[in-house]
Amino acid sequence: MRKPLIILLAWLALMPALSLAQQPKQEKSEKQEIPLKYGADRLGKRQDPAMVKFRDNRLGAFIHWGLYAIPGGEWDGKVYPGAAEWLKSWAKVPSDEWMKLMSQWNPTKFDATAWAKMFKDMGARYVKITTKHHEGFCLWPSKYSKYTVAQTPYKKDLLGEMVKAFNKEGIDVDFYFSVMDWSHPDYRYDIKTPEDSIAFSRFLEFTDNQLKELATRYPTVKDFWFDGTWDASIKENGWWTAHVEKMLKELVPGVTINSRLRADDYGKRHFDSNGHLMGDYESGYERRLPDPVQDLKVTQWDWEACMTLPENQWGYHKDWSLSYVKTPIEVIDRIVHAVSMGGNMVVNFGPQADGDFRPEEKAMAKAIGQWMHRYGQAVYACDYAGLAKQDWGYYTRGKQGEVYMVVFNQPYSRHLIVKTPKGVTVQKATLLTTGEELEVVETTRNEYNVSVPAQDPGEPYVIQLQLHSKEGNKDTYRDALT
Ligand code: JFZ
Repeated sequence: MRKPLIILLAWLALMPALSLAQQPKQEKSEKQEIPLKYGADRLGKRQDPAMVKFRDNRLGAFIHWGLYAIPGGEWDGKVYPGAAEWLKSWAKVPSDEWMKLMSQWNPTKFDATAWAKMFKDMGARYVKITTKHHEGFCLWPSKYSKYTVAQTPYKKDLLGEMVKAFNKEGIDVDFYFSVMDWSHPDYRYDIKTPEDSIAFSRFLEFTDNQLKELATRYPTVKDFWFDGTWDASIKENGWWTAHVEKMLKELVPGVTINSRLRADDYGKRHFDSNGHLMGDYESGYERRLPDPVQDLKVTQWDWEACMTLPENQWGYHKDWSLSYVKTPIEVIDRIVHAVSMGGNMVVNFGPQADGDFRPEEKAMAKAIGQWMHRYGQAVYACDYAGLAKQDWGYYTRGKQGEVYMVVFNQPYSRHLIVKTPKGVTVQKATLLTTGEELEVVETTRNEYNVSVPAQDPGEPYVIQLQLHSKEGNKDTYRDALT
């Protein structure tokens, strides 16, 4: 009975040595990189002021607004449960017929100042706007397309109005841009013939022109978020995705670009054939988040997740009863979850065709704003804290090294477990809103019970921790992989 146990223990004791012995071999194989012309331009995170601002913003809003807001998911008397902005595709509507919706585009209730105020009150530090979604309709008067807001009864430059009003409130504006364009005769899903190749190169030139137009008409744009880049035609033209990133960075100093734009020499997307992130931040987390225990690798690069309120509706859909709609606490949970793993979160809004927001979205923006107003200190400019995830919620870490516990699950035991890396002790715990000092009991080395507040806050709340590192090195606990 005893022998197998001893063998097991000896084996366990040897494991670290074994894994260490294997390390040089692994490193060597990692260094054998494929030469790439259109791979990652850089290794590691950008640290310039524009990127730091992008990262520190942490909470953003997405606006999906286009012709699809008019039918709101319904075509010829049939309601399609799929994403409303894809209705043209679900109902197989030809582009020229779809574009007839332009004659009805007249958002009389649109008020850029009121929109800016709503997002400001929500606590969004930036807004991503669909300048052009897959349908091809442009919210700005592009001189390269017939399908723009200028050719509608509304006439005025909607994008320009938003940029101006949002910037006035101190909100950064990012441009969503779909490369795939269902309205353009030269768009190709695949390149099968020499004619396809000629048409598609015209299409890429058209796209370059539109992007240059956006970058020069709206020079305060902070970021381009590319979408509709998954087709074979684009994957086979990885050079073009690298060229676009370079072109925009020359036109707009400091501009940031999402990874979804890029494809490398071999058509590999987001991460190049050597596993390095292309673009400035990863944008693949969509309507899902990393696993908070397993996926700590994401803390190595910048990333931004985006989410819908119903299951999968980005544009306005008239019937939200077709899927589950998230509650404010569920949305706030996802915002904090993202920040706790070093990411940003963008919450989507799909305005109505009349230029107003549905009541559910207004209520959501308000609820997020009320919470952010009290607890935003644990979100803005915060990052991964380097402490082992516990069941009560998420840790974040501020710029001064202060650690926040954002408590989503109030425990019956009335204490919250905190585990620290070797050499790090908990000195003090205070409730962020009132400054109430909470009792801290060391239960075991590097393990503590922090008492919950005397009065249950009745909502997710934040405790600020003061930690002390014995080595005097503020960063020790950051390095402790959990
Ligand atoms: C795209 C669009 O098709 C959709 O309409 C919306 O604009 C959304 C933000 O982006 O949809 C995607 C794109 C990529 C993934 C999933 C949905 N993805 O990488 O998992």
